[in-house]
This record gives sequence, structure tokens and C-alpha cells, in this order.
Amino acid sequence: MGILSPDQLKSFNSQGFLVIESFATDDEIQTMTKRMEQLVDEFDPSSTASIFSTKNQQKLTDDYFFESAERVSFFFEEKAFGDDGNLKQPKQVSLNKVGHALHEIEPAFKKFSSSEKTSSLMRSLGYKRPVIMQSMYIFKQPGIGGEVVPHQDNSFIYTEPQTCTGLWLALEDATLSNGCLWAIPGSHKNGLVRKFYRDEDGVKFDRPSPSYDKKDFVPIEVKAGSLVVIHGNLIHQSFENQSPKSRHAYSLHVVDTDGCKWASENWIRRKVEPEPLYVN
Ligand SMILES: O=C(O)CCC(=O)C(=O)O
Repeated sequence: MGILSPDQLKSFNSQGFLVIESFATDDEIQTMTKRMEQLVDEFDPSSTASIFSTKNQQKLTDDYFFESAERVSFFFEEKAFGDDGNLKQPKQVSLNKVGHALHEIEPAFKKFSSSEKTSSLMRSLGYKRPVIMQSMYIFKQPGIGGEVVPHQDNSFIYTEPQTCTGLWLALEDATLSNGCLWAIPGSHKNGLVRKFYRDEDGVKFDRPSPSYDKKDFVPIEVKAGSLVVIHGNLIHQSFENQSPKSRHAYSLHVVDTDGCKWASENWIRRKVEPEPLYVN
């Protein structure tokens, strides 16, 4: 038995996304945000200057990025640096995200990611052998939190057939002013637009992005604790956070590994096979 009602499943299938309110408890949120505070405090910013930008992905060619698939790695906001190359403000408000294996390495994140309710949700969606391929703690920092351009998660986490689902947990209220998610309802029905692949030169897309009309997007404003379930082909994005409030989120991307093939051109190339949440 899964966690979703028939109405929720119907809505997910027609819209391509679903909001589940109060999915995480206050305790779970506190445990994850407090642990992240500690990890950031312990992080030495001089050890890396990796920047995460969805607009300029050529920057993501370094080993630090590739190795982050199996580590807890730190990525800065583009706008965190001054012309002299130094951080303009404390590291705590300069990071774009931490990823991509929090769900394996950090107990607080592992506990939530492999909880019975997460498994139950994937069962509801028909997954037979779900594997979390990546996790990200996204800060969307006040004032400088960068735009995430319109995309589909299947572009980055590609299996044949396509099976990626995004689980995006709001750790703080996500609003119009602090950069909530936006999506084009029903856009998942139009298939995958382009693929993001890795070769000997780094990472790139196989074709340019189509242009999207802002009026087709709807905002997904949610309270802390809400989970947004995102179909792998849903076109979604978020705008810059120009407000004085952060918008922390914890995002997981899950694929089915039962009868589905992980594409060898994906940027994630695991040395150690990840464990499934369950096997049906
Ligand atoms: O948190 C955001 O602003 C975007 C996250 C996203 O697109 C994702 O996790 O797939």
C-alpha cells in the first residue's frame, strides 16, 4: 500500500506535480537544518571555489563537481564573489548548495531520505527498485540566491526508460518573494526536450533550451515541511531570491532500477553501486 490517495495520484498524473503538506515533521526539519549549519561551520571555503550556476554549466567541469556524486561537497553562488575573487559575505550566506550524497553519508539526511514515508510514496508511484541518485541542500540565499532556469529532471538523471522523480522538501516557507518553485502544469506529457551529458570535455546539453513563456508557469508556494513531488519531465524553475529571507530546501532525485538502464553519459558515474530504498 502506498501513501497517496487515488485523487492525489490523479492530480499528479494530470499536473506533473503534487504538493503533500506536512510531509516532514518539525523535528525532521530541525535535525536537517541544524546538521547543515554545523557542516557549513566546519567547511573551509579556501578548500574550493566551485560555483554552481544553471545558466553557465560549462563551469561544472572540475573533478570536485564529478566527485560530489559520492560526497558532501559545497558549491557557491555566482554572486557571492567580489571582483577581487574573494567572498563578499560570510560563507554561511554565500553557498548555493551542498550535495550530492547527503542521503548516504549524513545520518540526519539519510534518516529522512530512506524513511518509511519516502519509500511508501515511491511505492504509490509504482517504483519497484527505487534508488536515490542525488540529494541537494539548496539555500537560495537572501539577495543572491540564483535563478534556476527552466528544466526537466530527466535531462540530468537519465534512465531508459525515463524514471526520474524529484522530491523537493521545503525546509523553510517558499514564497513568491524568496524564490519558490514554478512549473508548467501538464508539461510532463510532452516528453523530454533535451539531455545533459558528460564526455571527455566536461558536461553539456545536446541542444539549446526552447524559450518558455512566463505566463504558462504557476508558482508553487508552500509551507516548511511540504513536499513537492515532481515528474521527471515537468518543466520547472525558480527565480532569483531578491528578498532578505532565505529559502532552504532538501531535494532528492529518485530513479527506478528495475528493468531500467542508467545512461553511461550521465554526469553521475558511481564507483560504488547505490543501495535501493526497497526491492518489490
Ligand atoms: O530549489 C530550486 O530552486 C530548484 C530545484 C530543482 O529544480 C530541483 O531540485 O529539481
